[in-house]
Amino acid sequence: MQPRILEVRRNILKKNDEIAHSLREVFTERGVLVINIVSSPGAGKTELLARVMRDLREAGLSVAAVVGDLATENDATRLAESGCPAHQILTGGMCHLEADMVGKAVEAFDLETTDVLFIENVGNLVCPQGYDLGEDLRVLLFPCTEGEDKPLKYPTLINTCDLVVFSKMDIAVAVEFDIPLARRNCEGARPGVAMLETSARSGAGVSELVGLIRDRWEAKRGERTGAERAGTAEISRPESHRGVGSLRRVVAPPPEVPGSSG
Ligand SMILES: Nc1nc2c(ncn2[C@@H]2O[C@H](COP(=O)(O)OP(=O)(O)OP(=O)(O)O)[C@@H](O)[C@H]2O)c(=O)[nH]1
Ligand SMILES: [Mg+2]
Repeated sequence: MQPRILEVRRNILKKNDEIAHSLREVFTERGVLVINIVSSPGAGKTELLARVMRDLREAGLSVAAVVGDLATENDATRLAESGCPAHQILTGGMCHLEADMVGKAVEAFDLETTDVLFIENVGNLVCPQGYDLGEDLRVLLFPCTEGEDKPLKYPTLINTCDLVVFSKMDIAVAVEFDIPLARRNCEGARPGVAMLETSARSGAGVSELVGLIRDRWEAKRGERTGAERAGTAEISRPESHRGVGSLRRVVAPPPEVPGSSG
């Protein structure tokens, strides 16, 4: 029995990789920077993301998000409060997002006019690891409330991420979080990995994160310009992007309040 299970799993991952590869080409051609946010449930992905999206929008970028959950449209509603469109994917019981779900969900957005697309993955520290979503950056959140040893206990995700964000740092002292130890554990699990400390509540670290994303977006836009100059920008989307994952309505941002900075 075991070899057959492995074979089926290998085929699923291979199919996902093919779709993710096509998606990445589309995103690159359109100049969209794509960021996949992963963490355990409740690590603070939505709260941090809503704040970052609002700041990027106020800086003049066009931002959109897709968010995966097993149930409810709560997170899309919260993300839309940033003033940016957000799209809920209901995974039908699956504990991670797959590339075909993302490919179908982004049909709701005009990628030509989108600068940055965030993908908030289902809260899970294990399963999202093997599923490429066509992203440029994979950001892993470790909240200070979960202990310093998580980078050592969950080595697979940290080995595929580009940035570790220690979240909820406004309460680090209260929960006696040992940040030097947590940093050493990350370094032990993944030598050289970039790390940042943030709080969506106090705003600490948010401008650094926004700056990092803007720098990466400018680099990505440069890649697009280069492709256009070389005449290689025409890439069509394959049929295979139409896949599983129930597509929910886009939650429209609330109306702008005149004179308010958001
Ligand atoms: N003190 C503090 N609490 C936070 C912070 N960010 C999020 N929270 C709280 O932590 C809880 C979970 O936050 P979410 O943003 O929903 O976490 P999530 O990772 O999106 O959760 P799932 O999508 O369900 O996996 C909520 O009660 C938030 O208000 C923070 O920076 N500081
Ligand atoms: Mg969330």
